[in-house]
Amino acid sequence: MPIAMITGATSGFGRAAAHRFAAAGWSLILTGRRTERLEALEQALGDKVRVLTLTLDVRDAEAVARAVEELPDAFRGVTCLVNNAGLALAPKPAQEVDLADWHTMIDTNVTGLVNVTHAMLPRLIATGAGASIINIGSVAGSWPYPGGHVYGATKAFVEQFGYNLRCDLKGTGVRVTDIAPGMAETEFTLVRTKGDQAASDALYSGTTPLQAEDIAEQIFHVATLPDHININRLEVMPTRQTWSPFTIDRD
Ligand code: NDP
Ligand code: 8X3
Repeated sequence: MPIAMITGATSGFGRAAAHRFAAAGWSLILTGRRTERLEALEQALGDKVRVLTLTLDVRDAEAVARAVEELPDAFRGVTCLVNNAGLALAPKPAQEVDLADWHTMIDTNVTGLVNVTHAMLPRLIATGAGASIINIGSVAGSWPYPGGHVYGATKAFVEQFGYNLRCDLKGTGVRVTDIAPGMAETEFTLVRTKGDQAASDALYSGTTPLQAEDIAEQIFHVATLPDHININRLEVMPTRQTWSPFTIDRD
C-alpha cells in the first residue's frame, strides 16, 4: 500500500486528509505537536491501516531530519508528502502586530515546510513515478487583504517554492502541487485569534465555508491522479467567497 506523510495531522485539513487516505487503505505517517491528538488518530485509524505517529515541531530542522532518518523500514517508501502544518496569527494591521507573531508564521509556514521537504526529498525521489509533494498554500498567497501581511507572504513563498521544486525534480517522476484553499472552517481562526472562539464562530456564521473534508478530498484526488499528470496549483474557494474591489483612500 502507498504511504502518505501528513504534517499537521492533529486538526483541520491534516486530520481530515488522514481519514481520507486511511479510507483508501494508505499507510500513514502523521505528525503534529499535540501527542494526545496523534494518539487519538492512531486509535481511530490504526486497526484499518498502518499508522506511525511522530510528535514533531516542523520548525525544528534537526528533529525533522532525525525523524525522517529514523523512519522504520515499513514507512520509508513514502509516496505522498502533504506539507500542511501551518498557521496565521495577528489578524490586525501590520503596524499593530507583534514581531514575534510574524516570526512564528515565517518559522512555521516557510522554514518548517522547507525543513520537512528537504528531509523528505531523497525518499520521494527514491519512490519516483507517482510520488508527490502537496503543499497547502492559500488564496492569501495570491490575493492581498487587510491583516494578511506576513501570512499571505508565507503562502506566496509556498507557491513559488513548489514551482521551483518542479524545475529541479524534472525527470524524477516526483510531482509538486500547491493547493490554495479559501475560507475553511477548522481551528485556523481560533489559532489566528489566539483562542477567541466567538470571533471564530462569527467568521463562519451566516455563510457556507469550506469544510476540512472538502480540502482532504482535493488532496486525495491530486495524490491519486495518474503518474503523468501534475496539477501545478489548485485554488479552491467556497462558492460564497469572492474577491473585493480595490479600495481608495480619499480626502
Ligand atoms: P488547523 O489549525 O485546524 O490545523 C493546523 C495544523 O498545523 C495542526 O494540526 C497543527 O498541529 C499544525 N501545526 C501548526 N504549527 C505547527 C508546528 N510548528 N509544527 C507542527 N505542526 C504544526 O488549521 P487548518 O487545517 O485550517 O490549516 C492547515 C493548513 O491550511 C495551514 O497551512 C493553513 O495555513 C492552511 N490554510 C487554511 C485555510 C483555512 O481557512 N482554514 C485556508 C487556506 C490555507 P499542532 O498544533 O498539534 O502542532
Ligand atoms: C486562509 C484563508 O481566506 O483566511 O489561508 O485568507 S483566508
